[in-house]
Amino acid sequence: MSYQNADNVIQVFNTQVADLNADGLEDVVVSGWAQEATTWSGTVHGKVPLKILIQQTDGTLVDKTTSLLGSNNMIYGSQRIIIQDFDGDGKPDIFVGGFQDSPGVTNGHCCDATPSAIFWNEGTSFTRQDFTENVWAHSVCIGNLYGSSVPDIVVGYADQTNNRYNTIYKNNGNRTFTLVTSMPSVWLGGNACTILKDSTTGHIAIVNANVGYAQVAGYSSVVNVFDSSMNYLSTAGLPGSEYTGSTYSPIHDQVNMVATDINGDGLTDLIITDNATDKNNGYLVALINTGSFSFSNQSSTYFPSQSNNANYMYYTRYFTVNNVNTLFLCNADSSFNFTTLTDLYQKPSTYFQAFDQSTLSAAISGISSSAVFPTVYKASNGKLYVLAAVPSFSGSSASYTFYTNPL
Ligand SMILES: [Ca+2]
Ligand SMILES: [Ca+2]
Ligand SMILES: [Ca+2]
Repeated sequence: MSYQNADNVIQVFNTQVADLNADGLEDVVVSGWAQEATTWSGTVHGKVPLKILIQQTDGTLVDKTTSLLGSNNMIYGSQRIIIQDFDGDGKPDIFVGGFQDSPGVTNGHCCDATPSAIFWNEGTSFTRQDFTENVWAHSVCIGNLYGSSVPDIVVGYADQTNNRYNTIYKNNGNRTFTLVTSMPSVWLGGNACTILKDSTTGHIAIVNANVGYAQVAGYSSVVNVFDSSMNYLSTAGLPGSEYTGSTYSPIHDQVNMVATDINGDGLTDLIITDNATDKNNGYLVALINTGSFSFSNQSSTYFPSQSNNANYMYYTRYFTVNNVNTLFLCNADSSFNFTTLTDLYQKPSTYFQAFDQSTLSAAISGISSSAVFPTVYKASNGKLYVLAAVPSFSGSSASYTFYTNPL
């Protein structure tokens, strides 16, 4: 299997795992950042393919994109893939938030807003629906904001310069959405977000990591709280994202957020991963919800063995493996070389412990390249498998080859 965009692509950043065809086996959806060719001087046109890889009974993946999507699988790029049942028919659908960021480009076409798309699962095929708005969905999160049974979608702002308003797609439940841009406190320039609900008060929190322009002075991440009717109540800085100085200079580049009840008290807590590619000092933050969306930084309690030297990339999966909570991370050095390739923490009792790294390394032995992008999925034999997207470069362009190996 291989992967390449219309021009050239250097990073496959997005994958998501779900059982798309209801056979009990986890499947993988692959997308990525679009990247304009460095010589391109027109408006945004670069696209990337969305790929659907269906797991076979032997644990391997087969590219079924053509039979499920036909040839209409090119999108303007995404940073986040969300797989959820958005129309309530019991079948998981695929949402890709519009995002284009070309870190290597010099012609001014970096970071353009692009439209999102949703692929409705019909069972043996998908129906594509394109959104009309251009958004910059570095972060995407979903939750029931307006009381319906199907999830609403919150994505990054559309206008980076003038109006840093949110873009909320209120889900009408019939494969239509109503655009809501009337809540300026929901700033989503950041890199990750999640939506929490307080079961006692019905209050809703939209937590945004790395918002980038000091919505709360001294913090790069924030929690915005609303009542059950989405009336704005308050905003507070998130512990673990503190920085000093009058200008925005985050020490930690928080890019992924896991919402889970770490301590089992019924309140949803947060695990935030840190992509400090320019500082080599990233780590995992464990925030315990002490009620009413106040959070206490208890990282040293729940991640006692971690080093302050990670570069966690834009892939984190939190799931159960043999009934043990497991956190799979993608770790690179400052040059995007995946020297350790992955980190995996498990929480067999009260706190997280690092998994045996040699086991992980063995799974990707023979795959030696920089910028290998790993994804983890479960096979029917109980094994974990790694999908590694391995680039090969030709001048400024790159294509990826996919490998699957059991852990
Ligand atoms: Ca499946
Ligand atoms: Ca559905
Ligand atoms: Ca808790």
